[in-house]
Amino acid sequence: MKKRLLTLLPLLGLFLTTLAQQLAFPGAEGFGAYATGGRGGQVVHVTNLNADGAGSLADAVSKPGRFVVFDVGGVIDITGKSITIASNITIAGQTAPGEGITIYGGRVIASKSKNIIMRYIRMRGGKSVNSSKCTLTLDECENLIMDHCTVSWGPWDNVHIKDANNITWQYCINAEGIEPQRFGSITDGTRNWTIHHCLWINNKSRNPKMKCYLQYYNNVVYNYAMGIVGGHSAADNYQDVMNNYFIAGPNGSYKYFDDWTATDHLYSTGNYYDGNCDGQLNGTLITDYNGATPMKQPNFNTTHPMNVQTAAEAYAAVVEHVGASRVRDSHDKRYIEQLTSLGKKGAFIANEDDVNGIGTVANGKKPRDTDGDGMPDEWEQANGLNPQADDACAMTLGGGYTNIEHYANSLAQKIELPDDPASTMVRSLESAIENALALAGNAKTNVTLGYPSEAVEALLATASEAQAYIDDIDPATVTKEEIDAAVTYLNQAMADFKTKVINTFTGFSTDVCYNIFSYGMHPGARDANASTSTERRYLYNVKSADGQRDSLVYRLGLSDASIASGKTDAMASDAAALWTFREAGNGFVYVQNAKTGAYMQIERLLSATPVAIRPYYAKNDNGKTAFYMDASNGSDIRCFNVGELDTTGKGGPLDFSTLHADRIRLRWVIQETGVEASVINRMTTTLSTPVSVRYYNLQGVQLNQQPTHGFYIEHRIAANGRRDVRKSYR
Ligand SMILES: [Ca+2]
Ligand SMILES: [Ca+2]
Ligand SMILES: [Ca+2]
Repeated sequence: MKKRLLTLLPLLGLFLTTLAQQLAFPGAEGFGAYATGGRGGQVVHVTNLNADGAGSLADAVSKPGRFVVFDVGGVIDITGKSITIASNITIAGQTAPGEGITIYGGRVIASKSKNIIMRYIRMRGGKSVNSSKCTLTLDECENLIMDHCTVSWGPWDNVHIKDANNITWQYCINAEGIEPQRFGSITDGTRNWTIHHCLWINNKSRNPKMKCYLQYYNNVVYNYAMGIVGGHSAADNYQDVMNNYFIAGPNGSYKYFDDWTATDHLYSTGNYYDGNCDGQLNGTLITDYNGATPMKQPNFNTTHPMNVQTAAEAYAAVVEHVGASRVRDSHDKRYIEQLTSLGKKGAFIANEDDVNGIGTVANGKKPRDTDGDGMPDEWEQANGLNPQADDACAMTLGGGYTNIEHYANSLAQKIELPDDPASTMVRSLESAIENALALAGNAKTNVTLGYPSEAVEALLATASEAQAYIDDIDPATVTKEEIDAAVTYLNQAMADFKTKVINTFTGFSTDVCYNIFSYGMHPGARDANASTSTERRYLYNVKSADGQRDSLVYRLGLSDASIASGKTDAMASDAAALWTFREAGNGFVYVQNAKTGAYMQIERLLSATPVAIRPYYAKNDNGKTAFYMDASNGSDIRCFNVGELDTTGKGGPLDFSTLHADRIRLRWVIQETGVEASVINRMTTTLSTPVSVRYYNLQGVQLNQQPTHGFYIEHRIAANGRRDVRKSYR
């Protein structure tokens, strides 16, 4: 007996150690349940909604060992940028006032990072995200728990998670993948992954794709063409799929399990399918495996906490709690409304424009926090802490959590925003006014994408009207409906305004020269980003020997990163890469080379006479507005395409495309240079041949030959006898 006890003791020890392991927070389940995040680390406040810089979320999560709290709520617009999360970080989104935090317009990346607790954050990528990328990327991430978050609007998938380990997603919404793919999440090689109580909604497929070892219980998958997808690969994959509800919507399908092969080892139990779209939850038990190898036992035999409900119970819990549900934003509310229609509502979307854009997320008032330790005075007093001294990382309140964790955990529940004080209600309108003013302000300063000045003035007038309304409000009598109506009115004004954008290059100066360059590489540009390390490819006028048939090529310049590091890009000031713009009407322009005076056309050869070209808005490349250089009004599309690099290694020819396909090698940035148009030797036509040319320096001394560089005076006598003296530059 004694011997038996001795052999059991080490096992018992292991068991007790497991029991004693500290949860990330009460309610944490699955393989990521023991992440410690930024426990005990520096408390960092997010104090503004900027995309980066001091006080921003991007800055707060950029260094390891931090516990991130929010002094503001609202939309963090990171269009053209991304947020990268370091290791050992807690993001306590539930501390944000108002309607919480939404990240919009760019990617969130936690690849290769370890030990992250992320709660109550919405990540909505959108059409500005590169079309081959995802809203959230967790490649090779370890020990992460994502709780009550929303991830949506990913062009490739909403989430990319490759070769990750010990991951939990719980009570999250994975919604509305956008074009081109409209998919939920893709993985390859992830091990020890738990997904439970998540809502997968309006994704065409991959809810998720399960090329991994995964535990998937109590999820609700709604309005999909293909539900959960097998790994269908040569390698073996193991999927424990338990007590989930698959519910068809307006785009719905019977394919709740799709693309499964024998290498997928599927343990399926307690899963239900409701395909009748009748507004009632009345599904039937799923008993088929659709090509997967059926398993009698789950693959995972784990010790971490799991609170598994029936599929019907899980549906109710998801409706009540899923997403950043402390206060749901308009989109998450819409998803829940669609889900609870049980088949009547829901849709795949092309992008956020189909659902009125990001909308507003109201800020709120930050509670008083005298010592700035992240815990409000009132809460500290109620819990016997010191509101006059930083005691965030002390463990006064026990339970294995720091004081700031106790505070954050206390907020992790649904709240109703008070709807009686007028000041609270007014915040959504104030926020809409701020958005309108920002929109009008940006429109005034943006010279590449213009708005008619009447439209800008009209929007500003509507914003001041709303401000005057707020100033006149009587807190005793105003109702939420009245405020909401004013917000709707202003949002509509903003939506109308956005439709008036002039999508062509406009507002240019005829007094200065411009460079036109692409970051696109050929071949392989399909997957290339506009990276700061990619050399610019300048449109360049090669003058022919006979002066008759100038051709247009591209020449390599330096990368943005090299220029930022202080290097001078000689190509940027090479006169053959300098162009001037002149209005041609209807958004078209004449583009003339500053060195030769030849006109650009969508051909390899330049023209002696003006040819109208339309620079039509494409996307942002490296934070710059990019255009297609187009020859038509949409009916007969042709545009420049960066061709193969030739054997000189300095540049190459241009190809031509008949599609506005979303390829970076078709996109051109137009950038103003410091070079004035007037100092360039602009010949009126490439065909004029002077009979006599003399060169002088700026002091008036005649030179033997044309200088190779710098300023000089050129004295020309044309064949028709016309004399011309001009200051020139090479
Ligand atoms: Ca039904
Ligand atoms: Ca405090
Ligand atoms: Ca304190």
